[in-house]
Amino acid sequence: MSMLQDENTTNVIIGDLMIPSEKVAHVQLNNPLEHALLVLVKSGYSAVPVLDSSYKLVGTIGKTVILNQILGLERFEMERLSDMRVEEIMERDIPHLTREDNFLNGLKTVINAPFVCVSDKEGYFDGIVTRRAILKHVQRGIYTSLHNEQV
Ligand code: 4BW
Repeated sequence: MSMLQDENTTNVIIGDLMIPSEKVAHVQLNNPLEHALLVLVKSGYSAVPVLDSSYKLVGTIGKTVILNQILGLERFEMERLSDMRVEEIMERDIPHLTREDNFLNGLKTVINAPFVCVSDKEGYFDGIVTRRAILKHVQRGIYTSLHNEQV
């Protein structure tokens, strides 16, 4: 049986693979860039979700866009870190999934992005699915189908 014919692999939904919101580092729309950079550097992640004050998902922000924004002609203009807010430079056009979406929707999305945000029908943030979680699930499926071929 091929991996895609194995229902244990394809029947998994995004909610089963998700890191829940309470474990995800995030920043808020009105945070100064200084705070966002602090969260990114302290957490070690290159990008994190951006939420509004009611915890709805609005986009993502990464280290590179912040560093580009404060880069002047000859130096980093550090004062811009406190003058500017996350909402001015964040990425708003991001893919997102719901908990009920299937595994293949997740697989397609993480081809071009290291993680995908998950929100509910009203737009409230539920968590993220990482490329790592998707690849681990693919690996599990490959081992299972190899095992099934041998027995
Ligand atoms: O702090 C880390 N802990 C661990 N265990 N792994 C880490 C850490 N930082 C990076 N990694 C590894 C992971 O394998 O490097 C990969 C790329 O990290 P990134 O993108 O470029 O910061 C990580 O791959 P991943 O687990 O598939 O995660 C993909 C992306 O999802 C990360 C980051 O942008 C986001 N992310 C993951 N967990 C997160 C998170 N964002 C906020 N909160 C979390 N808990």
